Amino acid sequence: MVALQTAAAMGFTRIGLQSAEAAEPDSAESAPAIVVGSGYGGAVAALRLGQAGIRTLVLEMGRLWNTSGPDGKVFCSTSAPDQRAMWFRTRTEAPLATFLWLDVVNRDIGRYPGVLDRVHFDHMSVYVGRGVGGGSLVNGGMAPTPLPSYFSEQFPTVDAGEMYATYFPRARSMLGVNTVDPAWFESTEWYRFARTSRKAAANAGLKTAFVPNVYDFDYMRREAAGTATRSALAGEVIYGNNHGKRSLDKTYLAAALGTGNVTINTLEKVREIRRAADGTYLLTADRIDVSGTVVETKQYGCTYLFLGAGSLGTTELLLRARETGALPALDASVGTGWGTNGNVMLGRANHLWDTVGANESTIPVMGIDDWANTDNPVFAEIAPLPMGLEHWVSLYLAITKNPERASFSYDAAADSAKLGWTAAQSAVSVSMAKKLFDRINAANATIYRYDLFGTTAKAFADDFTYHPLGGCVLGRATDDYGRVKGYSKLYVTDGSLVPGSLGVNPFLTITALAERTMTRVLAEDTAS
Ligand code: FAE
Repeated sequence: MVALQTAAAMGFTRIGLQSAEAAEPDSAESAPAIVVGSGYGGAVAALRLGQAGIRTLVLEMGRLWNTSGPDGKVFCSTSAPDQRAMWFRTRTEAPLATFLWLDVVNRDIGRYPGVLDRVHFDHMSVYVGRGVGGGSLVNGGMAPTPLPSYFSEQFPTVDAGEMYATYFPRARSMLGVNTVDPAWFESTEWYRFARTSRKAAANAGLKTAFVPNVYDFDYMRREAAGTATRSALAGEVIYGNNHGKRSLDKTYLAAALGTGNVTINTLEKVREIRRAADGTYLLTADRIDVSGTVVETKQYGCTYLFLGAGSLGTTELLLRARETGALPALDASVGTGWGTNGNVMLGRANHLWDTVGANESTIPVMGIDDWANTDNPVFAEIAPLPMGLEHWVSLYLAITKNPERASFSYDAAADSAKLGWTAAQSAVSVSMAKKLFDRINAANATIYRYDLFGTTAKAFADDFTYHPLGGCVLGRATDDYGRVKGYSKLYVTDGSLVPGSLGVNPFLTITALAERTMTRVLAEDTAS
């Protein structure tokens, strides 16, 4: 696990600010480069800056997850969540909220900077990871490469040849992407649930594909053999994996700190960015304690500013900066082009003889790939529902080609970004998922489960997404390399660059695009 270096040890300087900013904190730390957020986009930026010998400070609003709680574990389990589970909540808000319409999943917890957040907007809520490593701490680790044709549709100005020859392979190698051994998959009880879903899909004439992952499958096999402490095989995932998963703190961020040029400050939320007269950037960040109280308001200065706060975080920072006049020359497209990657979750009830098994790995390894169906393109990940008992439920996260996009507006009273996504826009995803799964149900004489997403009957969870994408779209709000329009030396490297839809789970693509940006920026922008 990474060790944090102190800013003082790294020689960050404290500079006095002009009297015109007397209302602000009276001193600032400065670094040549600052990165906001430590998810995929932020981690790639930090590593490549550090390797280039540029002193870099990463500001992350979540905590560093490296100390054990009273149970001897860093992360709590999904079956017995505690304060570590969620970001300042008094009750967990799991995606799958009920079973047999019973409120048996969620638990009361203490308020704490826990690892999973669910950000609520009027008609959509967004799950995100909080902590050093961002979404990598809580996600399912699926790392598929998008279909080249759809990638090019979404990013017409990006050289796909270069992406597929250079940046996707680089991202896969850095993230430690591997694939489950097919022979083990066929024989292990832990993936019976996926084999049962595959059979149901095949009965409808649909093909499935293995999906690569960053969870270490050799480790998982040792878990199954009883020679390693269980994590994926012990129900751990959305509140963090204690073992097995190659999250960013073990890959990019560990390497970034290893350069000796990178420092990560935790529990610091950037709330304002603006530009000084000399063209450098000034940031205001609130440092919180574990109760959420702001204990210090800090000022930072930098020459190069990289935004990796995720689709929600980066978009809000830029929107606020434009609308409050702090960065008035930002493009009008900042805040637009947002989508859910067409996410819809659903469950099917299998026949009694089509068991899913009492033992389910939390790490998905297979998807139903009907993306080539031009009438109704859907890629549906076969998701686990580990309950330690046979429940006959096949669960899915469908990624549909929903063309709907929404915009954020700045709510001055709340000083936050409001999302304009509507229920009708979610209905588009649902009708696409329903078309596919109606086929599967018809071929298997099975039905949907209506008891999993709340206390009233509901077959499709259309009110949340795991894949927030867009808000600061590549080539619109930025140039083709993530340089923000209107301001030099200001960059976006995260999921806000992706125009709302990707057709597959997004972090590999976010990582590869960030690698591409950093290669170009370090070659062209930082030479003195
Ligand atoms: P992200 O990883 O969200 O990092 C942003 C970071 O910035 C976070 O650490 C924030 O705490 C921090 N931050 C935000 N605002 C501020 C601020 N103002 N000041 C300081 N720090 C800030 O961004 N994707 C896949 O490809 N495969 C999967 O299997 C998969 N499963 C998922 C399962 C779950 C439960 C969830 C929630 C997501 C899943 N995703 C999956 C999505 C994936 O994690 C997500 O696309 C990436 O994490 C987005 O990367 P970014 O770099 O954009």
